[in-house]
Amino acid sequence: MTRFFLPALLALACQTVLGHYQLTYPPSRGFDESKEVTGPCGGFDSVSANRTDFPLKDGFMEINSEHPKYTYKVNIAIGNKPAAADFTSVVGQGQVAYPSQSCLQVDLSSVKNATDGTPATLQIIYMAGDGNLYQCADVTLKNQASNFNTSACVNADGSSPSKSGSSSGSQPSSTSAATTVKAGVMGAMAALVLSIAATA
Ligand SMILES: *[C@@H]1O[C@H](CO)[C@@H](O)[C@H](O)[C@H]1NC(C)=O
Ligand SMILES: *[C@@H]1O[C@H](CO)[C@@H](O)[C@H](O)[C@H]1NC(C)=O
Ligand SMILES: *[C@@H]1O[C@H](CO)[C@@H](O)[C@H](O)[C@H]1NC(C)=O
Ligand SMILES: [Cu+2]
Repeated sequence: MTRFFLPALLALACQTVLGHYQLTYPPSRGFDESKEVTGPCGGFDSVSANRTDFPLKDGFMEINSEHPKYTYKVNIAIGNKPAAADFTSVVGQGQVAYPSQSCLQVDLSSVKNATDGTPATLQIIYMAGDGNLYQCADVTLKNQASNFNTSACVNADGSSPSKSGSSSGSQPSSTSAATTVKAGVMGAMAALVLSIAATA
């Protein structure tokens, strides 16, 4: 009877290993995993009804990643209704070697026209080996972004996010923990496949 149960378990295990990422803060324009490969904003071409106030200094974007390892770039487009070609200024980039939450620092100090009250759109391009994956957040740049939730900046490996525009992600010590977890999941999946083959 476990034969009926095992495929379900296997499917569950695969789901947690595959997947892409979600932008969790500031709020995304929209998320549809199947359209995340579509630039410039993951298949969402209309500007959000509500912009989030975003600080000109020490801003960040928080994501939740299913992939355990990835590189990313954050671009900004200044203006109310940016087109794909407008996302030209790189305001953050790096690589992360652990899954789940990560705080991507945004450095606006060298962006032309990034001034108090300016509407803008931040774009993440995430690369984990299954295509460029896009997410966007529509914001208003502010000297004082009093509603901006600074508590949302969390790294799942416990490292404190760097203040610079490009973070290099995790410390070497934490990557081994993530690798161990992943190896454990892979091992469990292999065992399930073997036991299914044995019962079939
Ligand atoms: C935008 O904000 C208004 C006022 O806070 C709220 O009523 C509305 O539901 C929001 N719309 C969206 C799409 O979040
Ligand atoms: C920046 O501001 C200048 C002067 O106001 C304007 O001519 C230019 O188009 C702006 N650039 C962008 C990218 O908005
Ligand atoms: C800010 O972010 C933290 C961490 O994600 C969350 O627990 C908290 O509810 C958020 N606060 C607001 C006001 O949304
Ligand atoms: Cu993926």
